Formats: sequence, structure tokens, C-alpha cells
Amino acid sequence: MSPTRTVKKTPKVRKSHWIPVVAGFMRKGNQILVGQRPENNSLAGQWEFPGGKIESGESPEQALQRELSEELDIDATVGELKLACTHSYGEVNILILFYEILYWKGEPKAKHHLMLEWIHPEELAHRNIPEANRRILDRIYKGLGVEWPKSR
Ligand code: DGT
Repeated sequence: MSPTRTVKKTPKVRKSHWIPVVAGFMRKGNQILVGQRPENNSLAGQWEFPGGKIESGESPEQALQRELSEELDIDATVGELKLACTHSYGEVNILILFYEILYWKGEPKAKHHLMLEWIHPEELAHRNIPEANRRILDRIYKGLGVEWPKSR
């Protein structure tokens, strides 16, 4: 009798769905710009750094320049990549690249957000912010070049 061969089944790999996102750190004095996500959107009401999804054919810097023009009506110069992180919202995974914005032309206007606000970075810890950002708040503070707030 020939020995029975066991055929090893490779476990089914679930295809994951990834969305690349860019966001900008904009500073004015010792404040940073955040926007409140609109009502008809996912994560409505949460305070985020301006930005959005990278479209096909764009570099991350081009995408951020476009998003800041669409969302804030400014002409921004994108600087260094400060931080990258991943997060899963159920089936959807996002990769977020946070860039510093070196300077911009025009005054930011809330073309997309419910509201824009210049806040002190410590205030982030007390706001309703995306879970993706809350998990890495220490790295966000580091990326912004500010100390982890003692009041947390
Ligand atoms: P659209 O055109 O409605 O698909 O919207 P976009 O391209 O403006 O992108 P959006 O804002 O819907 O997607 C960004 C995703 O990244 C969304 O799931 C929220 C998430 N996210 C987490 N933290 C941040 C952040 O600080 N800034 C931004 N812009 N998005 C963040």
C-alpha cells in the first residue's frame, strides 16, 4: 500500500484593501491647524490634519498640494515627511503620511471642513480626533517638534 500523502492547504490570504492618505502639519507661531470633518463624511465631526487620499498617478507631495488647494484654498509648499503610520478601520486599511507644510500662499478657508481652528498642540489630546491619530499621538507631538503635554 502506498503511503498516503497529506496535501498541506495554504491558508486563504484575505486580500486587504489599502488607502494611501496624506496630511499636513501647518504651523503658525506655536499653533497648528486642524479641521473638523464634515457631516456627510466618515469620522464626521472629528478633528484632523488637512489632507486626503492620494489619487492614482500622484506623488504624495502632489496629492497633499492638491488637497490643501481644494480643502483650504491655499497654494502650499510641502516639506519633509515627518511621520508615517498605518491603521485599520475594519476591512479598510489606511497608510497616512504626515508632511510638514513649509509655507503657503493665501489664508486657509474651510472649503471642505465644518470649521478650521488654530490650536495649541496640547489641545489635540482633548479633542475628538481619528483613532488612527490618537494611537500615535506621542509620535505626532514628536513630528510637530513639541513636548508630550504634561497635563494628559
Ligand atoms: P473623498 O474625496 O471624500 O474620498 O475624501 P478625501 O480624498 O479628502 O479623503 P478622506 O479625508 O475621506 O480620507 C482620509 C482618510 O484618512 C479617512 O479615513 C480619515 C483618515 N485620517 C486619519 N487621520 C487623518 C488626518 O489627520 N487627516 C486626514 N486628512 N485624514 C485622516
